[in-house]
Amino acid sequence: MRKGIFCVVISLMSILTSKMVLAQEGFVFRKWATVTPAAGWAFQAGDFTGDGKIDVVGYHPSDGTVWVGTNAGSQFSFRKWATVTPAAGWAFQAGDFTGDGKIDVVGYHPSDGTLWVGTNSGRY
Ligand SMILES: [Ca+2]
Repeated sequence: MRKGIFCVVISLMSILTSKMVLAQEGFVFRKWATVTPAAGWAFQAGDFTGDGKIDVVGYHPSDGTVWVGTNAGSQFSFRKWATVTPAAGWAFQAGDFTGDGKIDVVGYHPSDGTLWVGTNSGRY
């Protein structure tokens, strides 16, 4: 009898513990975009449009296109901002490399070890 009560207490503690863990989680996920093709993209975050909201830049190695997903508050609206050659093999990072307050991208290509800054023209 005592063992049964002990097991019930342990079960209740397990349930309470799992709910406490759920209450501590801080991310609530909502879909903001769907990209095509589905696979193969590499994304970086940055405020590319300069409106104070963090956007995303996506690169796809199948055609070398670089797209900015403008943050519209609850969705990303994608537009092509550049095409790099060769199409495949690049790795990008975002940052204000020119110091003008606009977020640029730097691309590294391992075929020859070069780094290329894609200056943000501000025309979007
Ligand atoms: Ca922005």
